[in-house]
Amino acid sequence: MIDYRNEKSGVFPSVCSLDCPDQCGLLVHKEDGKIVKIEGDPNHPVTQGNICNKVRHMTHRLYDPKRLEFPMKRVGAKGEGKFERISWEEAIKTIHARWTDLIATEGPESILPYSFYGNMGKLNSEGLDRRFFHRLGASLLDRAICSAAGSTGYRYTMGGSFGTDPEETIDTKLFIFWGVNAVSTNMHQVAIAQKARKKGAKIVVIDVHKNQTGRLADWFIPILPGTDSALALGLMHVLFAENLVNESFLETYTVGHAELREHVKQYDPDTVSTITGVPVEDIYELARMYGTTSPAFIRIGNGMQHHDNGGMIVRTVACLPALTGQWLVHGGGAIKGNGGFLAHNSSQLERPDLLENKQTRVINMNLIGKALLELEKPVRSMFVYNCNPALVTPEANKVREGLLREDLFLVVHDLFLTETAMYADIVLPATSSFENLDFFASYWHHYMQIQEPVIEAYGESKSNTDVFRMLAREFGFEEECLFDSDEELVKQALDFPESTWLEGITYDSLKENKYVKANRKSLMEEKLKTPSGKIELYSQALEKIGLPGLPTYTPLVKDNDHPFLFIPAPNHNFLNSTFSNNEKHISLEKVARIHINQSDALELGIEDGEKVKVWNERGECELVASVGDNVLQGVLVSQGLWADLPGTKNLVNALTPDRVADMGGGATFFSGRVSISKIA
Ligand SMILES: Nc1nc2c(c(=O)[nH]1)N[C@H]1C(S)=C(S)[C@@H](COP(=O)(O)OP(=O)(O)OC[C@H]3O[C@@H](n4cnc5c(=O)[nH]c(N)nc54)[C@H](O)[C@@H]3O)O[C@H]1N2
Ligand SMILES: Nc1nc2c(c(=O)[nH]1)N[C@H]1C(S)=C(S)[C@@H](COP(=O)(O)OP(=O)(O)OC[C@H]3O[C@@H](n4cnc5c(=O)[nH]c(N)nc54)[C@H](O)[C@@H]3O)O[C@H]1N2
Ligand code: SF4
Ligand SMILES: [Mo]
Repeated sequence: MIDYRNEKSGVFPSVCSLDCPDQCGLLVHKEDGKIVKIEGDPNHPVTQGNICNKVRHMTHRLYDPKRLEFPMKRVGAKGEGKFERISWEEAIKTIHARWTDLIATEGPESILPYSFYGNMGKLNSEGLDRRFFHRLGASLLDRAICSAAGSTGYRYTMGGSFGTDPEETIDTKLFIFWGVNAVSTNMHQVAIAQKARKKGAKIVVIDVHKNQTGRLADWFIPILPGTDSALALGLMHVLFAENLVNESFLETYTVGHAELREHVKQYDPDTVSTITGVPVEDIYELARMYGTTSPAFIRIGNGMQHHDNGGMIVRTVACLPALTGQWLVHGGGAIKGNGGFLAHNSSQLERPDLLENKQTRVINMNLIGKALLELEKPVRSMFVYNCNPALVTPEANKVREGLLREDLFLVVHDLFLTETAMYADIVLPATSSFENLDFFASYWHHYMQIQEPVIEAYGESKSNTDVFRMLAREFGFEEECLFDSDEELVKQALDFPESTWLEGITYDSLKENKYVKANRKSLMEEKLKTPSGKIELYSQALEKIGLPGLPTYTPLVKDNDHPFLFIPAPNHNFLNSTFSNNEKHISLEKVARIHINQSDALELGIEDGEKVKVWNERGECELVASVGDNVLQGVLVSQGLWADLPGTKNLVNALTPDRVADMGGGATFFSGRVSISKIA
C-alpha cells in the first residue's frame, strides 16, 4: 500500500475538510513534499471538479508564515499575546499538572472542552476528543452554534436530517433558495440549479439581503428578518384556499392536516404582508407558482434559523413540500440537511459509556461568555480546538472578559494564533486535514469520503487525535480505546449494521472507491423517525415542551429600542473565521462592509463607502457603509467574521445577543438590534 507522504511529487486524492455542505473531492498536487496546488476532482459525482476560490487558494493558508510550528506557553499578561516556545513534553505535563490539581480540588467538571467543526473529519472533530473528555469526566459542551435550532425544527416536521437527494434536483423545475446564500455557501447546488435553468427551471431567492445569490435569481423576494414562518403560513393559506394541495398525500403521509387547514385561515396574504414586508400579490404569485410547478425544491438555509424563532421558522417552511405532495416527486422536496443518511456509529466512536457521572453538567457553547463569568461552580480550564470562540461566539465582549480571567487555564490547539489563542496559557500547533487520516460525511450530498495523509505534519504540529492520545497517556488512563489508531477509529465508526444507509461503506470500500454513496430510498418509502412515523404538520412533542403544536409565527424578541435589525452574515472568501487571517483571502474580500437601505442612509446622512459606527448596549464596531437597495429599510447586513486586528473594530459579534433560539439551544446571531451613525 502506498503512503502518499512518502511520495515527493504527484497528484493525490483529498477531501475538503471545511464546514461546508458541498464537501468537495479534491486533487492535491505535490512537489518536493509540499502542496503546490489544489483543484477539484472531476470524478467526484456531485462536485465534479469545481471548487471555490477559498480552497483554490488554500496553499496560502497551509504555508502562511504565521502558521504555528511548535507549542508555546504564555509569558506576558493574559491576552497580551506574548509566548515562548516550549516542548510538547512540557506542554502536556503542564496541562496534566493543572488538570490533576483542578480535578482534586474542584472536580473534573471544572474543565470544559470547547470545539466545533473547523475540521469536519469525524475522528478529529468527534473522535478521541470525546473519549478522552468522557473518561476525564469534564463538563459536556452543547455544540449549538450552527444549525441547532433549524435542525431541531426540521426534525419536528420530518423526523431528522433527511431530505432530497441533491443529484435529483437536476430535473427540478422550481428552486426556492430560502434563507441561504448558496452562491457562497453551497455553490454546487447553485451549479445544478443553473443547469436545470437551461432546461426551463426557475430560481426564486427569499432573503433579507440581495447578495450574490439574490442577484442570480429569476425572482428575488426581499423579506423582513425573522418573519419567514409567516410567509410560509401565508403560502399555505393560499394553497389550501385555492385547492392547490395534494389531498391524498396529506391523508396518507401526514398528521394534522385538518387542523393545519383551519389554523392557516388566520394567515391571509394581507396579514402576512404586513408582517413580512412581502407584497400581497407576490404572496399569491409565489403560492400559485409553488402549487402548480413540479418538481419544486426548497433549499432551506441556516441564515433564517439564526433567530429567536429560528426553530419554528424551519419547521414551518419544512411543511410546504408535504402540502403539495412534493416528497413523492423525483427532484421535489427540500434539503435543510442530509446528514442523517450518512450518520455513523457515534456511540462506538465517542464512547459516552466512559463518562461515569451521567449527571455531568452541559454548557451551551453559545452562552460561553455568561458561563465563564457567572457560573456558581466556575469553569477553571478550557481546552479549545477546531474553533475560535473569541471571534465567532455571540456577545464577544463578554466572551473576552471571561477569557481574560486570571484563574482560567486556557489551552488552545489550532493551526494559527487565533483571536482565542491570544488569551491562552498554552498554545498547541495543529496539523491541517491534509496531514491526517480521517473520514468525511457531507451534510448535503450523499457521499462518504476518506482522507489519507498527503503531506508530513507541518513543523511540530500534531493532529487532534494524537494530542488526546498523549494526554490519555500522561494521565495514565488504561482503557485501550483511548489509544486506538486512526485506522481502527474509522473502522469502529463505520461498523454500524443498524444503518441500512451505510451498507457497503467501509474503510476498505472508501479507500478503493474514494466516493461511496449512501444507500437510500426515496423518503416516503421509509418510516419517518417522527413519533407518528409520518410528516408531522401537527406535533404533540412540540406541545409537550410548551411550543405551539402547529406551525406558528412568533415575532423576534425586542430587547432594546435600537432602530435596526442587524444581520452579521458570513462572506464569500472566508469560512467563518477561517481565512480571515490569511492575506490572500483578505485581499479577495477587500473590506468589511455593512449594507444599508438608501432611504435610511439618506436620513442619517450616511454616504456609500463611508466608515460608520454600529452599536448597541453590548458593544460597537466600525464598518464601511454600502448604500443601496440590497436590504429593506430597518435592516443592516454585514458580511464576514473579520480578523480582529489591532487598529480595527471589525468584531461584529460584539453586537450579537447570547439569547438562545426557541429550539435546540440555537444561536440568535441575526436577531440583535443596533443603531448606526456616521463617524464624526
Ligand atoms: N463562503 C462561505 N461558505 C460557508 C461559510 C462561510 O462562512 N463562508 N460558512 C459555512 C457554515 S458553518 C454554514 S452554517 C453555512 C451557512 O450558510 P447559509 O446556510 O447560506 O447561511 P448564512 O450564510 O448564515 O445565511 C444565509 C442567508 O440568510 C439570510 N438571512 C438572514 N436572516 C434571514 C431571515 O430572517 N430570513 C431570510 N429569508 N433570510 C435571512 C442572510 O442574508 C444570508 O444571505 O455556510 C457554510 N459555508
Ligand atoms: N456573527 C456571526 N457569527 C457566527 C456565524 C454567523 O453567521 N454570524 N456563524 C456561526 C456558525 S454557523 C458557525 S458553524 C461558527 C463557526 O465558528 P468556528 O467553529 O470557530 O469556525 P472557524 O471560525 O472556521 O474556526 C475554526 C478553527 O479551527 C481551526 N482548525 C481547523 N482544523 C483544525 C484541526 O484539525 N485541529 C484543530 N485543533 N484546529 C483546527 C482553524 O484554524 C480555525 O481557527 O461561527 C458562528 N458564528
Ligand atoms: S469550502 Fe465548500 S465549495 Fe469550497 S472546496 Fe470546500 S467543500 Fe468545496
Ligand atoms: Mo455553521
